[in-house]
Amino acid sequence: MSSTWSEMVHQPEVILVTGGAGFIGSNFLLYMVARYPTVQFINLDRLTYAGNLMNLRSIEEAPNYRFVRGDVADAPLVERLFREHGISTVVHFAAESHVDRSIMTPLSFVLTNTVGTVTLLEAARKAWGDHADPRRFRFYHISTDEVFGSLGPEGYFTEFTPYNPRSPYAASKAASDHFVRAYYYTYGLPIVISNCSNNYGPYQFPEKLIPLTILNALENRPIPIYGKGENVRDWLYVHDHCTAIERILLFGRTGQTYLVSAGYERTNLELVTQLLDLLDEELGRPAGYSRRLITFVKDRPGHDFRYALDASRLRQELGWQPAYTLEEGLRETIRWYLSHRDWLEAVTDASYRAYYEKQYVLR
Ligand code: NAD
Ligand code: TDX
Repeated sequence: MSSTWSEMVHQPEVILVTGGAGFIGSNFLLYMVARYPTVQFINLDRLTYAGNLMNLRSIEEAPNYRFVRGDVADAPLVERLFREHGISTVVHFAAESHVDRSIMTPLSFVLTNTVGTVTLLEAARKAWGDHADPRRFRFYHISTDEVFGSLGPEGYFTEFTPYNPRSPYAASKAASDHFVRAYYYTYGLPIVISNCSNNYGPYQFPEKLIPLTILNALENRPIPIYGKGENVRDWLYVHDHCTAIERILLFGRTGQTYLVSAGYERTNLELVTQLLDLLDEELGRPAGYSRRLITFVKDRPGHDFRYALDASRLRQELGWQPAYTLEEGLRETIRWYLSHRDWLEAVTDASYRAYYEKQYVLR
């Protein structure tokens, strides 16, 4: 980034990153820890099935990085971390993030996503009041486009779209966004929120559409497409999300919401077909070889039809733009999974297999 430190709206010193062992959190830490050696990063993660310290091996010895295993809803632990480390910035990723799991076990989503966020806000409010320079404080909440509900074939979500969450996951994230905003209006806590579209890239757990498709294609297993594959998602390569978070963290206006998207809308069937064709190319398989694995299965209950975001505020106000086209991002992702089979094997253990057996029985 060409801007200097002094132009920043917010100058972080000690950042608490929650959920830093998960997909987006670990990509963010790998990017930021090397880039900002004078900033301290503390990663608080409970290491659920979705969190993996293997992701962070290359920074585990870095002098400005530290890992703490724990729950964001554990108030005494969170308060102690703020006190002991002088935390003045929070980048809050930790969440239960998979819509299908939220349909099966909604309460765990409320406990982590909603109660966990309010627990962090409370600790932040106390630490902010005690901070030597409260203007240097910032609470950044990472959220999702799913809080806005489902679009028809036309139109875009904007920062002014009313909330209309329709899955237990989306409802728990919407509630957490509301609490974060309530702390801004009620107490003046300096917050910022971003709502992002569907991410993909390295370290994504193979329960989400893109890594699941890659894994199943490698194993010649059926690739489940919900309904007719006509639902539309707006895809963003995770590295581009990380650069957007960096901008919003350092330059975003306090109290604002920013939508993050690169504008690559595809139906699920289009996306999976393109992904399989690229994978076949990378593997030297005959063209179209893996398409035969596509299997239409029972639809997700309450399946949101379409997400699409208007990210002009982020582009115009903060000058962000994505660096990857969809094809480039998909190629990078495929190459990463092909060269990290050990990671795939480590995360797809017996409990993963049991979860998927259950999914297929249910459908
Ligand atoms: P993920 O499921 O890959 O990772 C979540 C991380 O949070 C894991 O490391 C997990 O161990 C940790 N965690 C879960 N419960 C915890 C708790 N109670 N205390 C501490 N740590 C806990 O999720 P992700 O895809 O990286 O998503 C990160 C954030 O970004 C989430 O808040 C999600 O809502 C948001 N988001 C994700 C996407 C996407 O496409 N993946 C898009 C928009 C927004
Ligand atoms: O096996 C599958 N077959 C299928 O057709 C899976 C896992 C998904 N799908 C469909 C459902 C969605 O329309 O693909 C689309 C993408 O599904 P997911 O990867 O589960 O993502 P989604 O439900 O869109 O939510 C994601 O984007 C927003 C993340 O999981 C959220 O954490 C994020 O907030």
